[in-house]
Amino acid sequence: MISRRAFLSMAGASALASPMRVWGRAQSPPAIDAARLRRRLESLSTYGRPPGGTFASGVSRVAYSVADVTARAWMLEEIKSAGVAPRLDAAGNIYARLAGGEPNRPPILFGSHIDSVPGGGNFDGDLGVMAALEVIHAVQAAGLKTRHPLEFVLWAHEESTAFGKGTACSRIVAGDLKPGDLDQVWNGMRRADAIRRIGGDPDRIETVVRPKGSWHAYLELHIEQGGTLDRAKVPIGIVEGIVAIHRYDVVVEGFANHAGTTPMGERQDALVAASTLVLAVREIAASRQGRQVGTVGRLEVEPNSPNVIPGRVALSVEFRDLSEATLRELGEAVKARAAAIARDTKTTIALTLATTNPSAPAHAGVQDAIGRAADQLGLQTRRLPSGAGHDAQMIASLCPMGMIFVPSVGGISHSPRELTSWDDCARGANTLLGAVLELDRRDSV
Ligand code: HGY
Ligand code: MN
Ligand code: MN
Repeated sequence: MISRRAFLSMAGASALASPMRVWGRAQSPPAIDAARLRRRLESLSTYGRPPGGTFASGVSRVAYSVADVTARAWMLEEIKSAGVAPRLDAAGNIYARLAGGEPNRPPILFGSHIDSVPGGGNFDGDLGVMAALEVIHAVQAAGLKTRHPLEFVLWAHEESTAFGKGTACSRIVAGDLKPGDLDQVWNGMRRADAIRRIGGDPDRIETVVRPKGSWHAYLELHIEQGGTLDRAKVPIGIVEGIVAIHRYDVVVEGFANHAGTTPMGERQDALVAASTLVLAVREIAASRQGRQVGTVGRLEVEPNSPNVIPGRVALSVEFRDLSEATLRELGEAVKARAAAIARDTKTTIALTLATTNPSAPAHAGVQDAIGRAADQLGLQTRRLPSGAGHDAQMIASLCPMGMIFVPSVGGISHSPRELTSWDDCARGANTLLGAVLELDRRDSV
């Protein structure tokens, strides 16, 4: 817990330091407990830690895994210890509300996710969830009553490892659920059964959807996962917008045959075709000015035996950019190249656009609230786009959205080497707190 004196000196002469004009008696300014934030992040890191590992070993806490399920159960207790009652929606998203002084106002929503990629780090999503819990603690500890209810959220299944679909449960909240989505199978598990594993109820999935205006605003604190803030030595990033993502499922069909007896000129090698496509994706993405990126992250070879010419390869192809028009052009380019590769290798290559994330501009009013909160704390800020996808881009269709970034050391993420300093974690959490209180003072964002 930082002392009131330290907080006031950090906050300078500011609205936060003056008596809160939000509700009732003059209050002292709230502050997060940096030590408790760190403790919780270190505890969460044990769920999905490699056997015999340490904090530096990172985590594999893939959605619906035992590590995810047990971490979520532990989180329910942590949420209760923050003095609020957790409740699950039918998709497994976890909400917890702190009553406001004017209950008819739409809540201010803030949070993130705790599922990780395989071999991931300790801060992606986790920081935003624990910082959100700190906001709930800090407001109560300061004896504050905000005008708007405050709503904590832990989004289920944010990473696209499971079912190849990311922001999977926040997108249902935003109304993106198609017939058959819950019949998808991954790792031998139907999506509906996976949702049951985390406490959801697929039979009531339609109750998850929330209408526009359900919240006053949505805020998410997240590590940058890139190197802009770290290189610039700027502690707070104000996100201007989140990239769109187009992700394709690709299947290459060749002809499995004997590796020793099949002459080179008579092969229909699915892996040679797929490998050529992997290089084509990189070439297409790098072939034009701009920040677009292209990645093949998943590749499964069948029958995957050293003495068999691969007959089938399944892979993912994804492109990201702030402009959806650019993504459509990149998609057309990769389809054309796939057709040529199929011809040359006597294989077939089928691309299916499996998942799209819309690009999402951050609301100017929420960006302004984040900027004011950082200014009050005497923290330098930089505006930047997000190259990573986030639940925030789904919720942006329901209410004004904003994201706060803190530096990722070396720009590394989705790796055990993902690292954000504890001081930057605390600065980010205090900025989140200040931005929530700033938004609470506003009748409209
Ligand atoms: O894939 C992403 O960009 C995010 O980390 N889920
Ligand atoms: Mn991630
Ligand atoms: Mn994330």
